[in-house]
Amino acid sequence: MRIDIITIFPEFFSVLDVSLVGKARLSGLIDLRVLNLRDHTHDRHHTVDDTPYGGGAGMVMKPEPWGEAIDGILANVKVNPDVAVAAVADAERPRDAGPLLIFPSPAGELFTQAMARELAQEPNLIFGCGRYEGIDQRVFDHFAQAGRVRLVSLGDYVLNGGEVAVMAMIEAVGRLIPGVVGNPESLVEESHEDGLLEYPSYTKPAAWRGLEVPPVLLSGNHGVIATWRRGQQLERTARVRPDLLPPAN
Ligand code: 6GU
Repeated sequence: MRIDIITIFPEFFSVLDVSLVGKARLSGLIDLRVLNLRDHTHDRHHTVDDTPYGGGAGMVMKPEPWGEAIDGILANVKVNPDVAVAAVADAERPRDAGPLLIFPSPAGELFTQAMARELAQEPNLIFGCGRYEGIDQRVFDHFAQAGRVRLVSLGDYVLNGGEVAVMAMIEAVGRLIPGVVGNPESLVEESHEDGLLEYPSYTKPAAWRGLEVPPVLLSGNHGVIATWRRGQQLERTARVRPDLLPPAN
């Protein structure tokens, strides 16, 4: 998968050199490039923002640097047919083979595990990190005319910019690309993969600071263990995230 990130803080993304995503980059599973939006300004001060039309607090990111930066990526992205993407039937691949443009925004649709699975099937993602009060609306409207644009939010709270949100999305998507996570089975038993929260996990020692591992886990009876874990998932989800449970009839 090729990922391009446009930001005024490229140094934010140095953490993507480490951990699973870092390994995936070294092995070629993820081709990740970070572009500085200011490289697409042409004034002495490398201005990326201006005051909002109609008035109001804060600054808005100007459209021209975004237009130039995104045009540049679109012009040199050659979709590699051998690029690593999640295994899906050709018919289920996005019709438009061009890159998907994603703008993190608290005004966007909610990022979920289902969306992470969708994005993992894309050969090409472009993330545009906004700062200040946002990006001139015409940037989204312009690129939506000829391609696909999605505004995506991590949740109902406000970050100062899209950088941390993009990092979270890349980690969630990257680990779903085949080969990035060593044991693919570890992907299926996690919180949210089956719509429920994960069951609690234990390892040795069997007793620690007076707390014992639930005896059922030491029983060796896999059927009973599976039933217990399912019960724990349901109990935990009902207690912490009742919104995730299907409505009771
Ligand atoms: Cl994606 N961006 C910003 N700036 N704030 C957020 C967010 C994204 N998701 C939640 N809050």
